[in-house]
Amino acid sequence: MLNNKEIESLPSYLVSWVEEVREKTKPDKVYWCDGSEEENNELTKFLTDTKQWIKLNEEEYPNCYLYRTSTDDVARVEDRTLICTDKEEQAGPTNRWIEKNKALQMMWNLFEGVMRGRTMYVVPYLLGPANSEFSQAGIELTDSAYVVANLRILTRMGNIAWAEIKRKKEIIKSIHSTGNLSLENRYICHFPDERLLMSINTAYGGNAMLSKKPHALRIASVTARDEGWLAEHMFLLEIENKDKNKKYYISGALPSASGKTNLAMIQPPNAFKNFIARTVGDDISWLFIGKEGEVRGINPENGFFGVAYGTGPSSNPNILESLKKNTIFTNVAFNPENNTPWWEGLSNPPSKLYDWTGKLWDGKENAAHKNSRFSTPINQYKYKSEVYNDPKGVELSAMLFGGRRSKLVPLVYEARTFEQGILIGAMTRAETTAAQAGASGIVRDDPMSMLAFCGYNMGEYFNHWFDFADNLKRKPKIFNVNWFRKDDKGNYIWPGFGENFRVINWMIDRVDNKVSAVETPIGFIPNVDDINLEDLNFEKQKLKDLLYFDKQGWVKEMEEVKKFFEKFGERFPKRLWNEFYDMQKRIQDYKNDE
Ligand code: SAT
Ligand code: MN
Repeated sequence: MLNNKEIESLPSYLVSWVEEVREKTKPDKVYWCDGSEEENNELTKFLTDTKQWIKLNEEEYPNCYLYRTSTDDVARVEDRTLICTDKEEQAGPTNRWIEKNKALQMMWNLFEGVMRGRTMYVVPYLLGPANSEFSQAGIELTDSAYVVANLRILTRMGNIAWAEIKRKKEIIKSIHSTGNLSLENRYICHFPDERLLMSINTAYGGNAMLSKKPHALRIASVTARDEGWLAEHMFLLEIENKDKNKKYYISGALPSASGKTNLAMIQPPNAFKNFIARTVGDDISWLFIGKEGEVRGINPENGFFGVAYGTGPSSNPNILESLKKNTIFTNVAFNPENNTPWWEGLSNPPSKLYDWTGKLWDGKENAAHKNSRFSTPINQYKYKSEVYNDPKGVELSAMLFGGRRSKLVPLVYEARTFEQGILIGAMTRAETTAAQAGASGIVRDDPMSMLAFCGYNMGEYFNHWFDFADNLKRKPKIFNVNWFRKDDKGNYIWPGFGENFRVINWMIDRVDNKVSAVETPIGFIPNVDDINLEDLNFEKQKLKDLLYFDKQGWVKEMEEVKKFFEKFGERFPKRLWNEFYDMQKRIQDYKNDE
């Protein structure tokens, strides 16, 4: 905790802002965080003593905790996530908009006296490495010690952030309260023009840790538009070819709970012994144009907020060791016999379990919530890339887009040009998951996996991608992937997880111009023999099916995409329509072996 002298040394505009919020929300105490270990011990002990979370087995899981959110507060709530600006068209047809002043009034009414009897924590955080021109700082005022503990893992929180805040011209301010957790009055409001965030009546991750989706994507996407860069819902992966002593960096956008974290932590199968994969980031990438016109990426975060459910030896063997210390688990199951966490996919279930709501598990429903999460620091992850802390970021060789599609979309294809890649990203349609409240498995338009995260009019966002492209001299290749095709019985066809490296290997071969590919109307598809299936029991015929270009299916797909694009009216870039009509025509003209 900062002392008075330290507080006095902070910029006065900040101290008076905290004072203003204190007067309105009326906490008993204000606690200025410094991010130290001592402070963290104090906060974690407070959370344990007040039974807000459960301390796990200190021997097996040192400094690990299990937190349960209320049962209607387990995922992002997109219909309560609002963009608050003067005009509706600033938010665009895919966002929920409220007029700025109306939103401010509504939120201040809800925040009035809401922290009575509680402590308000002043939490400084830095997104991106210290001393980087790309980094941004923020302060979250929150009455949740759980949020503080998470921010300490997921961002560079504390004195490192105070130092940057003193230097920066501008910071993002955010205010959060768990309020009374009422769903009816739950709102996550974004004021991009004010660089302000307000969130109330929720404790769940992306709703409450305002550094994450609200700042690092929704507000940052607006700053990025104004300053000529991109804030994307992308992992950032390093692949080293040890034989060649060469490193490749690939960023990739997939919707929430669609395997971004697993892919960012991929372990190449035995057939690829000369490769090693390391993680730079698993969820968010900020992309800038370097001095030579190259795309450079940084990970603004400092930890992983990954889906626990399904994480295990087959899906993500690399992360498991990391989860054994300094980790917060949210909404996983609990083994009361030895105070350890459990979730589906981790191991066989222990004989006695409490489910994620705290009830004795009867084996009928999931024990862990499908959107259960771990918050774990990047620095204790064995396969992190050292560059995650590099203020200059890394140059991208490739980017990928994708999502869950049980039919139609091939395992992988490559855009012929960067600009066509923008179309492919914008055309992404994907099945919904447990990461957002509402039904799962429904195909929806999710351009660049940014549907829920673009803080301004998406028509303009597409145009910004073209502007970005215009300023590049070295353009990464763009690919689309789909690991999620299902057969008629509903089983996944492709084994996925580590085996996805076989597809990544092809991408790298394409980056190096090592292999040719088959041209189709949607882009280049691999020659079947160029996907290395060594040691994998997978029929070539199935691979052929996964790489098949289905003309009729794509004719229909384009009609669906067109309906979506039309929503943007005048704001939709001409250049993107041109790309669209070119592709549509190529599809219509295509003669295959029907
Ligand atoms: O809750 S988060 O928004 O941080 C995770 C996700 O949905 O991607
Ligand atoms: Mn995400």
